[in-house]
Amino acid sequence: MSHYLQHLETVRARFDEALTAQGLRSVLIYSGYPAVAFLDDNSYPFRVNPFFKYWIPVTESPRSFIFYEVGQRPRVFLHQPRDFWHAQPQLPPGEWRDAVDLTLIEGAQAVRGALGSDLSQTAFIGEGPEVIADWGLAAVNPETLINHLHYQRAIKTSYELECMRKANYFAARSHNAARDAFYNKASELEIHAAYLAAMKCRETQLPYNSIVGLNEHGAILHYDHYDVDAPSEHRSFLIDAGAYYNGYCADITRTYAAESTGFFAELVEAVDQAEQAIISAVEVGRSYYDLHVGMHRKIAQILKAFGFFKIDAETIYERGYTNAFFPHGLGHYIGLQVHDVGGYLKNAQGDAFARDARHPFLRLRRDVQPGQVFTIEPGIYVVDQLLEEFEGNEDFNWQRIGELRPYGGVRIEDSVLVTETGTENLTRNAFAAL
Ligand SMILES: [Mn+2]
Repeated sequence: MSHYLQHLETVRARFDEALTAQGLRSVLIYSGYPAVAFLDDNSYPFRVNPFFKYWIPVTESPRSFIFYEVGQRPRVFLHQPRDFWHAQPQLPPGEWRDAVDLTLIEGAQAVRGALGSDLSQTAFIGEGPEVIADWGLAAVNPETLINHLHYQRAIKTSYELECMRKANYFAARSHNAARDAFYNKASELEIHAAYLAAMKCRETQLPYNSIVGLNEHGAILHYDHYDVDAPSEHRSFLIDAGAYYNGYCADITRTYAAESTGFFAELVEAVDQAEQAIISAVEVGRSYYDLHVGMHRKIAQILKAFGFFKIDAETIYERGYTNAFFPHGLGHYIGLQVHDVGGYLKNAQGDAFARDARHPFLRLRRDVQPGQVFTIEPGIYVVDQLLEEFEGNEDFNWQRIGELRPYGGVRIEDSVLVTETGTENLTRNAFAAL
């Protein structure tokens, strides 16, 4: 059986389990629809409901439905309006077409007619059209059902891994194009365009807005402005950019120094080494929180080694100073969504981990298990807003911190699959395969 057909069997089994646990018989999943700007007739880019693309690799069909009843063949209702204004969406070829019952529809009422009158044991998942309000559905987006499905989604199928390996391959190829543009002294906008050109896509077809930061801009964590003009000097380049394949995401960050030697090049190398060391420490049963804390201790050692502090590494960590340089979490699940779901769920019943007071931005608390894919993305930045509260603090070597400021910062991010015996680095393997 192919990877996709095995995947479909797993998705069916997961829905069977989750629906039965809720006393439901079936689910109706809506792909969604593009939102329209206020007082306007132009829509924002369409983002498909992740549960829709979980079943079939169809990401560009708004106003479509999947109906699944426990133990039955999935039924897909694809919206194909008779409309001469727009190009008709092309149905992606593939095995999915033979694995489902496929019906083309022009409106939601056709689905209502096909499903019959009794939907009292059917849950609806999606941003629903208003028309479903009187369909007599058991529930709309019931939290307990969604928690159950989110919990299961942390373990990837072999089909999902194939998609994510390909997404990483395409993202890595574009990353190299962006890197080359940086060394050719391009502007941020030109580097962004080089990334898209290598991907052969428009920016709305990426899973998130690429972060393309030259020099100081590397310190702005969600920098998604692109300067049109190149700076007078190219010192450093931080790029956080991804790709989709069949709706599955890649999320990669790399940082480059313009000079191959010197202080900033060494800092990039140190963060890269620390990232790989933490990946080596990933093992089944360990908590991701432990890895996050382990990374803070490594960041403290780097901050000490590079002279940013006058105190020892242990004290840097104990006094909480690493949070000012590495303010975000170590990483997150990745899959159908860039920041994939279920990272705070303890079990399929929906019990959740509490947010940690010291590390509130960590997106993942679960223990490491085979089949999970998560990112590992440490960073060190000069974020003045975070340093303000330590102004005048003699533990800090402010002169040395001032030397890093013109470079912004460093982040290195890979996606890692947990296996029974260790890890597979989807991102580094993709770069190596280019
Ligand atoms: Mn990430």
